[in-house]
Amino acid sequence: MKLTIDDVRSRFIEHFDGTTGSVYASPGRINLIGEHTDYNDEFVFPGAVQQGMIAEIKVNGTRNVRAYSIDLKDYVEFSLDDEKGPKASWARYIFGVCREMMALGVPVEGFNTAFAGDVPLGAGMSSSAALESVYAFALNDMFGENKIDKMTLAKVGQATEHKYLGCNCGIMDQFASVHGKAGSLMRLDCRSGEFEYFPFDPKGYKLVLVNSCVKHELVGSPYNDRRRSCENVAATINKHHPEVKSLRDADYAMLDEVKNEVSAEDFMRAKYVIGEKERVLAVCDALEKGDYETVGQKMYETHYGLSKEYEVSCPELDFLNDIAKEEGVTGSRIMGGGFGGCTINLVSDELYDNFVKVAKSKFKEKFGKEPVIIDVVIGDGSRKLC
Ligand code: GAF
Repeated sequence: MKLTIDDVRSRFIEHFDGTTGSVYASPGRINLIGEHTDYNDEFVFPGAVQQGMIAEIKVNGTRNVRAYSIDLKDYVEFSLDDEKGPKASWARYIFGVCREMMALGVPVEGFNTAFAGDVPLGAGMSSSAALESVYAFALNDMFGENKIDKMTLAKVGQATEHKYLGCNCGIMDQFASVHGKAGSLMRLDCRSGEFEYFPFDPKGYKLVLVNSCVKHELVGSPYNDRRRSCENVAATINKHHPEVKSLRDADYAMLDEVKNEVSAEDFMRAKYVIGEKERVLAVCDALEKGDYETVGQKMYETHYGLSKEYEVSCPELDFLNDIAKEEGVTGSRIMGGGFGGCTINLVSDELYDNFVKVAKSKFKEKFGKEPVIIDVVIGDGSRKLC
């Protein structure tokens, strides 16, 4: 399905007073490599996708936001001046963004809004970041004279997750949604905020997601525990090496030094994160040389680490990764936070059809339902549509 402006506009007209407003879009994202590295101050390598959220918005002359979720067929009204905000979690994303923008001095007024999305929910493609970003971008445009820079808009989305949803996520998803550029991946240094666009057009290969359809929800998942493990280990290493502020600054030797001071579990988590830093940089080098075999090999190594050390996989995702390996796919790994969702696969054009066929049939044989195949097209970031 490809969501269009009209899908949202027709519902907006129907639901409110028959008039139209301004329409904005923000995408979900993929990530080639660099998982659970953002909140460790390391590097990530995401790109925006074509699927995303579209929202129509019109000022309504009150202090209230009247919001309609087209997909959930749910309506919520809340006051911009209420500190607690609505209960429904989808509306809390909008509420959080409004409050964070107001805290930055943007004079947000009450508005009517309807929105819909075509990022598959729970697939690890960041539908929630797309939702936060579409409203952060829109409010900046409608009420803030576009004075807030893009990285700050991404931080508005991240703060919304932290304060209003309870998920202590990193910056990758919101960054990618706001900054995306068609045809390019982005390598972001999550410590400095510096990033560069990497045109991505691997001749002879495709990027394809295989969605296990095991629903992945970060809110309420062990995601925050993983982050805590990393912070524990970094704080322990810091006692011996004061220059180590986060796992980005640590190496395997430092980790070994504190082996007896941290839990075995935390040790494994940190081992994965330290290795992932090297893998992201190796993939960037390999891409520059057109060496897709190395890119793919690093993806498999990341999957191993996420599954066996970071422990954010599930039987369905490990099974999909095994099939990819058996079928000669160049690279494959869990994408996003884990606990369900998709694998991302770098597959040569010759093997593509067969891989998709075998992945569907073997997965169905084992788990009783077909996985969903999503061909990746790298799209643009947040924008005004009309
Ligand atoms: C989720 C989070 F929201 C990101 O910040 C990131 O940590 C990712 O999981 C794992 O790389 O998508």
